[in-house]
Amino acid sequence: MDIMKQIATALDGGDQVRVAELTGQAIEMKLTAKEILDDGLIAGMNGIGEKFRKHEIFLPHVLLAARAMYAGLDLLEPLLLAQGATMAGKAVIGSVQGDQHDIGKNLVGIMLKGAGFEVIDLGSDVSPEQFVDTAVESGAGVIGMSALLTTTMPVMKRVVDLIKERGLDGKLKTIIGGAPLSSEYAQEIGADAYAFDCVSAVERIKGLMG
Ligand code: B1M
Repeated sequence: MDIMKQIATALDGGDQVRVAELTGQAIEMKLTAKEILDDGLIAGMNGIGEKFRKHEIFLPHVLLAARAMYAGLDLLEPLLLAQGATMAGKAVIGSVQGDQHDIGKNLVGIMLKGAGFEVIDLGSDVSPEQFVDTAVESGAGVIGMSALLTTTMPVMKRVVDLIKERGLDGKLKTIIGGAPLSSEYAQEIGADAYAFDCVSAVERIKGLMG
């Protein structure tokens, strides 16, 4: 079996030792970190999401898969980081209040650091006030918000509104991302940008920061 399929299958089985082993092998085979991420780890996680949606598996299975994904990501992170060099700016990132999903947000953080950004990662379940206060205190130019649940998406609008209330509109930019989001939703709530994945997030943030 193709090594990418083996990684996806091991991830599906929640086998973190095997995922780490196979990711290491793929690195030795000189496959790029981006290929291993997209075609192995993310492909495996997409399969998990599909099965979960169809009620073929339940939460403990998803949790084990997420742990296995991190076992692979730990090995890829230094390679993804090595692609960047200079300090390109400062960004505050987090998963919005009520949302525990952090894998996509962590990938955005890794890619941003790789592109030379200083990243303040507030983790998950981040309130609008935490986002804005941290950005102001640290002098960051952009807030990156992630949401995976349709029920937590509205928190993003509260962040955008808070920025306006505090007169920071135009000075502090916002970007949103996560599976249920879209550029239409970004426009609707007044966010400055939407990114489909962690690679385009870096491009969009560079654009926002001029
Ligand atoms: Co949950 N979950 N989950 N889950 N989970 C989803 C999101 C779901 C779609 C599954 C499904 O039903 N098919 C569904 C949401 C349905 C909806 O809202 N419409 C769901 C649900 C319902 C839930 C619970 C409510 C289940 C329950 O308790 N009954 C619960 C909620 C907990 C909470 O947050 N309060 C829950 C819990 C969990 C776990 C804790 C078990 C685990 C998360 C572990 C963790 O993150 N540490 C989990 C997981 C793993 C998933 C799925 C299977 C995979 C998510 C993931 O990590 N994908 C997910 C199904 C799916 O999405 N296919 C699902 C891989 C990751 C790389 O992709 O995060 O999309 P993603 O990131 C992408 C892009 O979206 C983008 O870049 C990344 C790729 O480059 N991106 C950004 C992300 N953030 C960005 C920010 C940006 C730019 C781009 O700019 C700032």
